[in-house]
Amino acid sequence: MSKRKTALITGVTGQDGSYLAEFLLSKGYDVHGCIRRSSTDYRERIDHIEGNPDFHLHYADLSDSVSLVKLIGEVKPDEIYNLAAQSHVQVSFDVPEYTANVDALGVLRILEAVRLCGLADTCRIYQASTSELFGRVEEVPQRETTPFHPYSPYAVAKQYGYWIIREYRDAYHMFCCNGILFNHESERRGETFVTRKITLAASRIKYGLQEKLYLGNLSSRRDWGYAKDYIECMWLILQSDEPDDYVIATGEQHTVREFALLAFHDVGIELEFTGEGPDEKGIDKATGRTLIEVSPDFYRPTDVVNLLGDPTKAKAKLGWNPQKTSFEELVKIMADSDLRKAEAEARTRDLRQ
Ligand code: NAP
Ligand code: F7E
Repeated sequence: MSKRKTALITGVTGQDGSYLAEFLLSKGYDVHGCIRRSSTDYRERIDHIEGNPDFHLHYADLSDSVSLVKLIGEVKPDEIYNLAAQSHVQVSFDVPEYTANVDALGVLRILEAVRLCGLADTCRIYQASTSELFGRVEEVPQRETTPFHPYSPYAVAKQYGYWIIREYRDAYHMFCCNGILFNHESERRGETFVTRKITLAASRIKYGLQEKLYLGNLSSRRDWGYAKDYIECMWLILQSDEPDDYVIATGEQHTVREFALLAFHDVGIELEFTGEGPDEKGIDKATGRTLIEVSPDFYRPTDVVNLLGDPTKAKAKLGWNPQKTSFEELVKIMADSDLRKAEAEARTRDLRQ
């Protein structure tokens, strides 16, 4: 019988980390997750697996080498999934130094910890790279060979992470890989990313819990996939015979405006957009009420506006299906989930009145 595998996930409390933990547990892994101290102990995404005897949590921080050496030395993982990051692009303009520390040097700290613990020949490492590396895109669609042009402090930090993974692969023959993942969303997506912000607002507006939604660049285009489908690909990348880097995307592109139209439709509100630029508005066709307005607060100093991935390599080499969940299904999954939350909130409000 083959030995049971041990995996370490950094960023286990995040959207991807929580799905990956579930996925690896279902595959029979011993799963260790790295969490960081916070005054609120917010662990909503992993609450339901915390009692599982094969799931273990440890305190560590990507900005603290000692904590990583200690953790990796104790757990001795066969696979590390480095998902921890300051992952919000707009926030990276406000906290650029911290973003660089965690998203760039954090990757180096993991790689060095693995070497220091004598695991360089046995431990496989997945790095959460990103389509933001393509930034101010030099080719459409973007593939593994497309030149990078990072366009935010987040993307610049992630660029270091990408290259240090490749360097350790070449220099020390370590099995480390980059998954260049395009935007992937879910009902667990952080509430300030644009998709979740929209499905939450549409649902809350439907139940009279919110008046309006303020957004930034409605014309920005993204290749949006479903996080649950993308998790499988992270795992497939580490099961390959040779370490390599892969673009993970659906190959389909939509604007923020299209996402909003569909999300509002899914909660029963038909919108139409009128006006242009900062004067554009989303109007409820049935009532004439303005439900969406543009606020320059959500404009970025530099914005990435044309992301579309080419998943051909992942399809051919990993046998991964990039279109398991369609765009329409993704929006519906998110809208349905937020509609249930808003309904419960409205019921509590009505009981209190
Ligand atoms: P997320 O929901 O923001 O989760 C980020 C995770 O990193 C959280 O568990 C967070 O912990 C943890 N973290 C942040 N700073 C840390 C630190 N200093 N030390 C240890 N842990 C830290 O992000 P996600 O959407 O799941 O994305 C996962 C990874 O993929 C990230 O690296 C992201 O940059 C990258 N990525 C995401 C996408 C996407 O569309 N989702 C696409 C491409 C790449 P707390 O819960 O304590 O904050
Ligand atoms: O923005 C525009 C915004 O914040 C998408 C992270 O997971 O994916 C994510 O980064 C687009 C941008 O995601 C609002 O200007 C308009 O053009 O949802 P987002 P992101 O910046 O693409 C990549 C692949 C990652 O690696 C990151 O970790 O939508 N937009 N109005 C808005 N964006 C936000 N957040 N809020 C708005 O009101």
